[in-house]
Amino acid sequence: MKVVYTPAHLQHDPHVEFETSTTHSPWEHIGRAEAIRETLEADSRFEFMAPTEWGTAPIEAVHNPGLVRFLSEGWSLYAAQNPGVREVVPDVFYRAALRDKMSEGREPTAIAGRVGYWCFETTTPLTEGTYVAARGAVDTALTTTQLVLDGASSAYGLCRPPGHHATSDLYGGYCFFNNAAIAAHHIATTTGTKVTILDVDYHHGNGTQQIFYDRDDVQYVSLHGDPARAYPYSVGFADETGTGRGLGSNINYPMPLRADDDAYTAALSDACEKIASFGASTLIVSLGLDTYITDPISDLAVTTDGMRRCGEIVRQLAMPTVVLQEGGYDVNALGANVQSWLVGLGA
Ligand code: SP5
Ligand code: ZN
Repeated sequence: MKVVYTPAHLQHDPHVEFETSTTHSPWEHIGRAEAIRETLEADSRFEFMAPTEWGTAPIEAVHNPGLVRFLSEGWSLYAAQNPGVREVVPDVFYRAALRDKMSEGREPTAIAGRVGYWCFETTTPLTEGTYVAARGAVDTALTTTQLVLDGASSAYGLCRPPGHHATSDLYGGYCFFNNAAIAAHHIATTTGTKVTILDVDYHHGNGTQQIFYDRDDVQYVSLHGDPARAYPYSVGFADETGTGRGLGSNINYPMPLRADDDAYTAALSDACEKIASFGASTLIVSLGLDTYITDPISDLAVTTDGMRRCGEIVRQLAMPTVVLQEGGYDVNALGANVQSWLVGLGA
């Protein structure tokens, strides 16, 4: 199986995360992607290649161009006013209710206001190299997609930073550009065929759901910790099924605490029946390994062998499959878990 990887991700290297009302080392760090790279490089079933450059057009087909502009210039503008800053994090958030009874409002002109206008939470620091890294992750996703459109039965994009929490207008949840959504929109619009995104990250992909919520050409199916207890808390409930033309093409499986291999694969098998009946040409998997039993920020109980079983279940769909990396924070097991899932898929 081809693996698309770029060292551009090393340029997104935050040293601190503001979370749970404290500061700590970031869960989402460069060592994650490097651990995956090292494991797959040592396995002859995987063949590495670099992404090609795709520019901003496929990003702006999904995201507000204002978000792209902000991410491209925001750190520099903020650092010019705050010498010595490393991680830029908003301290004022734009909330629609601030302007209740008024006009909708506009992007602030002051950089301190702009950060909170485009970001929805505090755990996703913007650093000097973040934009280059985020562009590299999109290029990785689109190059992986091209391999599958050109006939590969599957391919894996080692995207970092991840993407599935980024909405059309907002970044957060360690995500800047929604790599999977950009890939799905690219396939749907260039081929005129339907696409399914299967999201197996522990966290609900609120960004991907939002981007496609009113569309019937891209199905979104997600298994995730129940938002009643799990980030992002306000999105990902089972009764969120889409709107307008998109009604029925958004399917959520909120999972109970400590769901194990049998519980998880049972839900995944059910999800795959829904995927088969949608009839898409191509499957995109948002692959998070934070469902793992010892993941430090999650609470499901899938094992490394369970990851292989998940890959095998998806393989049975026999769809051309683009696998894109999302979360997974037990770095000691992350490489083995990605490898196991991809071997199950048929690497
Ligand atoms: C891509 C991805 O997996 N993003 C995840 C973002 C989650 N960020 C907030 C997690 C809050 C977890 N708090 C639990 C602390 C347990 N010690
Ligand atoms: Zn996650």
